Amino acid sequence: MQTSLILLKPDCVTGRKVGEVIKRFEEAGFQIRGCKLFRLSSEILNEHYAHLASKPFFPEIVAFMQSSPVVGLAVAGDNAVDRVRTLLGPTDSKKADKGTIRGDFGVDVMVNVAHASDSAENAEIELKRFFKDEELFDYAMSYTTKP
Ligand code: YYY
Ligand code: MG
Repeated sequence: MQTSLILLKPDCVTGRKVGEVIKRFEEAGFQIRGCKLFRLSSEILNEHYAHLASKPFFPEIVAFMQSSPVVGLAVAGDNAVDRVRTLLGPTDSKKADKGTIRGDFGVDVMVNVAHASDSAENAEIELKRFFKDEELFDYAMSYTTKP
């Protein structure tokens, strides 16, 4: 079992696709271990997107990511990091296949619905970045619902 960190970006939140996107993760069998709505500070974005800080489009990314609250999700499952990235599709929504989250709901390379951790190592760092210990839950999937 592995846990991955997902951020549902402002296009997802303001486009009213939060439910649709979470539904994809649930239908793929992931367990939601953490879920919250919050605003991203400039400090946390500088840290989170440090690998892009020198790019000319960096200020635009920061403005976009701060244009509404985001939804932070921690989802657990076998091989969660890679499987979540596969469900998302590639960074550029225009190159993402239909049936992927970015292919179905994304607009372009920046307005691309969601962030997801890209390695097990980064997932650990990003979970700590966005969730306090007490905001991440371990529990049994005891009940099932009707179809
Ligand atoms: O992990 P992923 O989100 O798929 O891509 P990254 O290369 O880590 O870039 C993070 C984020 O930055 C991307 O989701 C949108 C934005 N971005 C952009 O606006 N333009 C680019 N050419 C590359 C990335
Ligand atoms: Mg990335």
